[in-house]
Amino acid sequence: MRSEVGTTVKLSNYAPAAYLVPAIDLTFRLDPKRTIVRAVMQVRPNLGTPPGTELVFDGDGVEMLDLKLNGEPIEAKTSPDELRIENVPHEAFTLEIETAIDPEANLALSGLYRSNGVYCTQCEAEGFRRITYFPDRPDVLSVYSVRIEALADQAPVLLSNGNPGESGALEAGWHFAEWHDPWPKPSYLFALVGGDIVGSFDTFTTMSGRTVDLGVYVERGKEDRTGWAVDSLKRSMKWDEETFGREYDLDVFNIVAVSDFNMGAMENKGLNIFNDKYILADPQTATDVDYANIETIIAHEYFHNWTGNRITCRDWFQLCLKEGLTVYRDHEFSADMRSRPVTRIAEVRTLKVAQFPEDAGPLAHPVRPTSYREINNFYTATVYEKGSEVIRMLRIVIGEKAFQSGMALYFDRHDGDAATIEDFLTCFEEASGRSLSQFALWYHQAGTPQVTAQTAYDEQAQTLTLTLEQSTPPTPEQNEKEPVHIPISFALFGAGGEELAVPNQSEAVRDNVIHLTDREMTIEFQEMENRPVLSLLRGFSAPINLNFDQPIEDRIFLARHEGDLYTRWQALDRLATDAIISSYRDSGGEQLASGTDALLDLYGEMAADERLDTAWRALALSLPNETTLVREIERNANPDAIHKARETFFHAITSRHGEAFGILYESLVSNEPYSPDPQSAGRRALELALLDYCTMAENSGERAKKLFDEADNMTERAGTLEVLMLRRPASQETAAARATFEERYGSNPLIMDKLLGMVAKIPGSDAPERVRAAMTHPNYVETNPNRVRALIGSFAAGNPTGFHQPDGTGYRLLAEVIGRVATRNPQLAARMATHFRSWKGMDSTRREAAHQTLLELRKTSGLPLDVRDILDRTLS
Ligand code: 0A1
Ligand code: ZN
Repeated sequence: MRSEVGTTVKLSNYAPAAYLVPAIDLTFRLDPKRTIVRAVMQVRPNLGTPPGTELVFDGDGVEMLDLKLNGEPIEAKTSPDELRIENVPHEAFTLEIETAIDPEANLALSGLYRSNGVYCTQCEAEGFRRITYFPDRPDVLSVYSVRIEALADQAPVLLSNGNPGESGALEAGWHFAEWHDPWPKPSYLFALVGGDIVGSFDTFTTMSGRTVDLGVYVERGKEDRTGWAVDSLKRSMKWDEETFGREYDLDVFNIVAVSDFNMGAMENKGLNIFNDKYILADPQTATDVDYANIETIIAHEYFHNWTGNRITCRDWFQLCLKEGLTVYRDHEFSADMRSRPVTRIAEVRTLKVAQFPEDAGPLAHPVRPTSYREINNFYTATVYEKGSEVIRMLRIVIGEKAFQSGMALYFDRHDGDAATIEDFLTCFEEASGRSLSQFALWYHQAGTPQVTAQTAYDEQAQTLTLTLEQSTPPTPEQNEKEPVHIPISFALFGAGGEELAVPNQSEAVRDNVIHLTDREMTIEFQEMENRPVLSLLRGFSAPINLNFDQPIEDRIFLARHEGDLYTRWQALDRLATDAIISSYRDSGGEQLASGTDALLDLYGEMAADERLDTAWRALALSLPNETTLVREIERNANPDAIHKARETFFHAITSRHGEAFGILYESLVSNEPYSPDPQSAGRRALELALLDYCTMAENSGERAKKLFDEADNMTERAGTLEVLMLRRPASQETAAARATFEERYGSNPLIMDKLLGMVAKIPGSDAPERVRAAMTHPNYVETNPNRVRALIGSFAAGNPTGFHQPDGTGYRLLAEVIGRVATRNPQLAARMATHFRSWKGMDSTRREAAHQTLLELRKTSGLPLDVRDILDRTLS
């Protein structure tokens, strides 16, 4: 087993592998408790490997049964976590390794394991070494041939990467299937599935006219819920051809959904494996949000076929090379499938709720880190979401044309490579003719840059002067920061709401973008007859904290007139955030901040403005997230008072518009049959947002209960139940709706997860007790990551008043769960432990309670490295 303390892996110590494995033949004899794996590897010394170099392969808990070199048994040092052979030939040779593994005992869900009786694998990042000894690193690329043998009734379907080969019956009820993947790939992309699963099939004709057989496999009984996944896959394949010219490259593309999975999904070559939460959908069981998530995750995994698989990473420090880029691609896909501003709002919200707190706390790290103790802890919002924002900025910095040619060059030049961020950036330097050395700091410096903006209008001279200043706060191991290249999109508006043309001034102010590259910069806009209104950071053109002390009337103006709908939302969101934080600071949230009148009116206007997209109106009505508000406070935060301030603001909107919202709500309720399209989803989102306000305004759950009873779809059923549970937790309507919900869906764990999530989010001091009670529910199975995330994750991340109870009960609850989960599933436990990351920003009582809890938890003996690493960093 791997050691608990672990060693630190450093980027600066990278060296190519001593031995390569150009080809590997694997034979699996699947058995629940003792699966036998026979690997025949063609091995050769790498260029530059001196003769006599010891061969060292990785292992993790595997039992060695047999070892031969060129057909002869040989001497080797084997332990469960390493294979060492001293004298190997200095030329190509064959290594045969037979190992035994126990899939059923594998609750870590890494390597080969069983989920509800289905054999499946998860090899990223370092799971392949739990199957056989191998140079388990992404720069060793091999051609895989796989033969799977299993009992036909236990595992009638046998899948692996690549194209299918022979299959047939064997003796004593066994059967076999062979697969061959012609594309060399790193071991983390290996996959195998065996089980009694059911496929839904379709085909896709690629741009060059090849037919690809598509299959989406699920557990028996769930096969009626695969339609949306198949549809999303076909749209993804088409989009990648049209947008990036990327064609699929095998005869088959299979997806398998399993119920126990540590993450969302995995891009194994030709055989994606998914958490079934992100496959299964029909109107009765999935919400609009589920539909949107499925669409984007299917796209994400599919897009990895080029950004990740055909071009992979040289080492795990380059993780953002595939992840940031692929997130960027799936964002673009979603924007094309749906409303661009609405998807952008959702992206920025996610970034602010998940990445900004990470970047502001003890777990902050660069998009491309330079060291790690446990790579599994680097599948973070920084690598994924900030990594995607960096690509988005790159596109602004070098312009559309250069960006497109840079991408084309990257695909062309690095196809088949295990590449680095430097390789990637070089393509864009060549395509644009610009140096990107300063831009590259986005990959190397952690922390969210802070930009302060100030304006001064000179009536006499008719100029508007804008002064910008940037700094990046210190983060672990990085005290001093260089200025980064920040592209700030902007516009100027005249009094009538018209956008003013802004002539290019210089390289640094062109095409309505300010390129802030120094610590400070002053820009003058001339010939401004009247004071214009400045819209800064349009489209959230850079992942920064913008500190712009803009007059409220200018923000209100932008919230009314900004033509870019994302930016219009941004103005509104800033207004609401400032109003709530002022109320928090001035009165502990008891009283509404002064000067909010115009803002409150705006909510009425936006809700009713039928020229606006309904999904956008729904987002305009949903107030800033509590977690984001807590982060904006930075120091000595009191989540109870934040909650109060947000409620006070919500209440003020309600008092002003309750009646109008009620009328509008009724006009939106529709008995059209359910359709997941963005327009219908937008209507439902607005309807549910309004319902939330009405329920408070009327101090009654009647409307919500009525829609709950009449709805024909999960979006409205779960949406109304959530309004009831969060607004009126103790009411009769809520109890009745909840009972109906449990009765109807009790046997569907994914739907019960929604209920667990609602229970977890009910605010207040009894939240920890409520969560504890839910843990005794038969549906809460702690070996399944989805259950733990639904209940414990929602509690820790989505219920600040409950989790941050001043007496520490919330913290201790999380610590207990981490302690229990850690021994079975280190990755899941470590992820749960990251919820402590904001403890230093709390007030002293909470801080002390969190500190004690963390110190206690760290004392637990036998904590896996994954958890220890998070705790050590969180406490540092
Ligand atoms: N590459 C996958 C994410 C993933 C990472 C690790 C996993 O197991 C520990 C599983 C999936 C993606 O980006 O979708
Ligand atoms: Zn990914």
